[in-house]
Amino acid sequence: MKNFMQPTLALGAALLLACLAACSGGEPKSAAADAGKPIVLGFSQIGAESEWRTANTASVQSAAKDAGITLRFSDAQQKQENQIKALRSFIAQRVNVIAFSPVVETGWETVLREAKAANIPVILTDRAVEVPDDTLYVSLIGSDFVEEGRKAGRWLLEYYKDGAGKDVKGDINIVELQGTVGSAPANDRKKGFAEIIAADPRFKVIRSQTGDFTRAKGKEVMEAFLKAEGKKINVLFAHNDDMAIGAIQAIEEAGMKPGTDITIISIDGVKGAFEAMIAGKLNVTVECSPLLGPQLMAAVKDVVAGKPIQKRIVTEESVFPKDTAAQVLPTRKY
Ligand code: GYE
Repeated sequence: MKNFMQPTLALGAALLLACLAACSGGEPKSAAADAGKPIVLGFSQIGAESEWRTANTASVQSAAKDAGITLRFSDAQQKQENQIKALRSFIAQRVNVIAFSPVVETGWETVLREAKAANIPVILTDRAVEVPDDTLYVSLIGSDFVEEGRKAGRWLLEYYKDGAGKDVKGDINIVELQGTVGSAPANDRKKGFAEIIAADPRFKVIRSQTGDFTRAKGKEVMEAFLKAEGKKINVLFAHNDDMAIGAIQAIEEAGMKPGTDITIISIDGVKGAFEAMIAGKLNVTVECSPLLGPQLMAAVKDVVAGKPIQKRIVTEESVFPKDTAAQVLPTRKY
């Protein structure tokens, strides 16, 4: 009886929806309405630029599997044009939901309007977009990057006030390795950090340049900083752990001691950062969790079921100074 009724009901519902769309001239119903079939999620990932990103990809893939969601995964190799192509192809395939982690903040309006016109809901994961109309996406799941920058700044202020740096007199010269130009985490971490250190005029950012969130560029740019400023550099603020790890190499090759001669702060909390802290080469990492897969799949299911979801889902995070590293490392999942 049950088996007999279901297709009949589904057919009836499909006819009703088709009629509603055609008869009222309203928007076509999303393929999400197909009962019984697995949900298809198109996911456009930025690339594989960092340990964070690799962990994020693994989290999305395994959570989709656990949730019984069919994942169409596309890697944009850090290029916005590739992400836009992937989104258009997901629209053409009529996936049920699109999710993506936008490499930069601007330039998405046209393609998001195309998704909306096709009635395919879009969920942003990890990074934000700048669009005039926030109905172009249903939710943003990810961290508060401004707050991460602030946490980095607060740790530094504390370190020079009551911590190991308290007896240092005079200016504290900071070099900054920024993330990908135009990306939400680079813009926001820079902003949050600057806001906090502005409280003490001794802190001066003497150089700030992008290392594109990679180890290789982090190293290369740190080499240039060292060449230009040498021993004047007191602090490195890297927008992610990978760039800090690359910079640590550059500092060692220049004959200096990372973590001692130069205080190093970074963001993410990947295992590589914990290892660097245990080795005494990194002073602190501010956590940014890449394990967004389960929250994303829950949101996808809710959207398909027509349930309301929160416009902003913020990940909870901590700060790990190096003296906690040995104890915490075994519990880290990325
Ligand atoms: O911090 C960095 C990655 O968008 C939060 O992207 C993410 C950042 C992360 O490449 O390592």
